[in-house]
Amino acid sequence: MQMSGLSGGSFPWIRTNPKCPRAVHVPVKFLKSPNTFLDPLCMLEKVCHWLREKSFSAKNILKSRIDMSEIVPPEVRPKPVVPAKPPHVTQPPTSTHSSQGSGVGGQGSGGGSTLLGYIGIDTIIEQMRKKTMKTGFDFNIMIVGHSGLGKSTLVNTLFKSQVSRRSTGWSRDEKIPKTVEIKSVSHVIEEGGVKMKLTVIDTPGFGDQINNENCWEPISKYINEQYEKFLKEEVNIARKKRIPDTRVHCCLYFISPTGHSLRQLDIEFMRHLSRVVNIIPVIAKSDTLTPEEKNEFKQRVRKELEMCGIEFYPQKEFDEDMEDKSDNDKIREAMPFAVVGSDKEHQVNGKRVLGRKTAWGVVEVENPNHCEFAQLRDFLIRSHLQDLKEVTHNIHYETYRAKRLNDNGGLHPISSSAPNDTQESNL
Ligand SMILES: Nc1nc2c(ncn2[C@@H]2O[C@H](COP(=O)(O)OP(=O)(O)OP(=O)(O)O)[C@@H](O)[C@H]2O)c(=O)[nH]1
Ligand SMILES: [Mg+2]
Repeated sequence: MQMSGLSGGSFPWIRTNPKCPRAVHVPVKFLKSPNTFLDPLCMLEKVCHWLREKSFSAKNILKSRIDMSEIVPPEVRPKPVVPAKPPHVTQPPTSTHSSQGSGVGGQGSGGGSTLLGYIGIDTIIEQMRKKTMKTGFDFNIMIVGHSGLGKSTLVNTLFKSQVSRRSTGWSRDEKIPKTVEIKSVSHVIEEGGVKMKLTVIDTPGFGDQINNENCWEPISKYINEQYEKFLKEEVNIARKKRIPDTRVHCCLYFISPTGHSLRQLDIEFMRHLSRVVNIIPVIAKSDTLTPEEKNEFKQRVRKELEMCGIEFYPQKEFDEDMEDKSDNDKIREAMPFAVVGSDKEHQVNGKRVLGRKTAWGVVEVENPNHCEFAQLRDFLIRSHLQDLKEVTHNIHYETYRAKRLNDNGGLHPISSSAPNDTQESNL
C-alpha cells in the first residue's frame, strides 16, 4: 500500500516546505477542513483551477482504489455504484483519464477510460460557497512605516471606509489623528453576502524617537504574541471549533518617497520581520514623485532588497506551480507599488472619485495613470487574500509553532492529535 510517506506515492501533490521541514505544503488546502475555505472568490478560483489543471485527481482516486485492492479481499470490496445525476446539476464535461492497471473502468495498462457516470465532485464548489457565506472569514492587516507617510489614510482608502478608526461614524472632513500606539481595530465588512472581519493593526510611525534602533521590536513582539495565542488555543484538549485568528496575515510596509534609496531602518525592519510575517512594501505618497523618479526609485528599492536578501510577499520559494510563478513574477516585477491614499471624494468628469485635490487637478487614487493603488488593491484583496492567509498559517505560524514546541519543555501539545493536524481555524 502506498499510503505511507507524505510526498510522492499516492499523494504527489503534497510537498514538504523547504523553509520549514515540519510544515507540509498542501496546494489542495480545501482537503483539510471545510472551514479553511472562507474566502469564496479566491477559493472558488483555486478549486476551479485545481480541477482543471490536476486531471490526475481522477487518476489518483483510481490509484488509491488499486492500492486498497491489494489489502482488501475481493468479497468485502464495495461494488462500484453509479449514482444518478441530480436533476438540478448541469451536465459536466466528460472526465477522461488514463488509468494504469485494472481499476474501475480501467482498460488495461495505459489505456484511456471514461467515468461511467456522474459522481458529483464538482458540487464541492457550491458546498464550500454555502459554508463560506455562513461563517465569513478573518483578515488581519498591519500597517508600518515612518511617521506621517499616510498609513492610516491608505488603509481607509483600501477598504473605502474609516477602518483605521474605532468607530466609522467620523466625518470625512475630520483629520485622521496621529497614531501613537499599536492599536487594532476590527470591523465586519459585508459585500455580496460574504462577511469579512477585518482587523487593522495601526502602528505608530518610526522616526519620532532620537534613537530609532530596534524600533521594530514592539511590532515583532505583537506578531509573535498572536502566534502564541493561537498555539495555546490549538494545544488545548477542548479546543474551540473555530480558533479566533488574530495572526497578522499581511504587513504593509511604507517606504518614504525620497527618490534616493531605502533607509537603514527600512532595511533592518524588513530583514527582521520578513521571516515572521508577509511583508508587502509600498512607496508612500507617490504623488510627490514624477513618473521617471518613481520608476527609478522602484528599481533601486527592488535591487537593494535583493542585495540585502530580503524576501517580500509573494515569496518565490512558495510559488505553487508554473502558472503561480508566472503570475507572481509579474507582481514581483511591479513591486513596490507606488500608491496615493485619500478618503476624500471629489467630482471628476461628473463622477465622484477618491482623490487628492491639488492646485493643478485631482490625483485620482484608482486611476492607473496617476498611481498604482488599484494594482495594490487588486493584488491584496482580489487575487492574493486567501494566499496571504495560507502562507501565514502554513509557513510563518508553522515555523513559530515548530520552534516553540521544539524549544520548550513547558508547552506540550496536550491533545492527542498528530503534529500536523490542522485545527478548525477561521482560515
Ligand atoms: N501627498 C500625499 N499626502 C498624503 C497621502 N496619504 C496621506 N497623506 C497626508 O499625510 C498626512 C498624514 O497621514 P496619516 O494617514 O495620518 O499618516 P500616518 O502614516 O498614519 O501617520 P502617523 O500615524 O503619525 O504615523 C495627512 O495630512 C494626509 O492627508 C498621499 O498619498 N499623498
Ligand atoms: Mg497613523
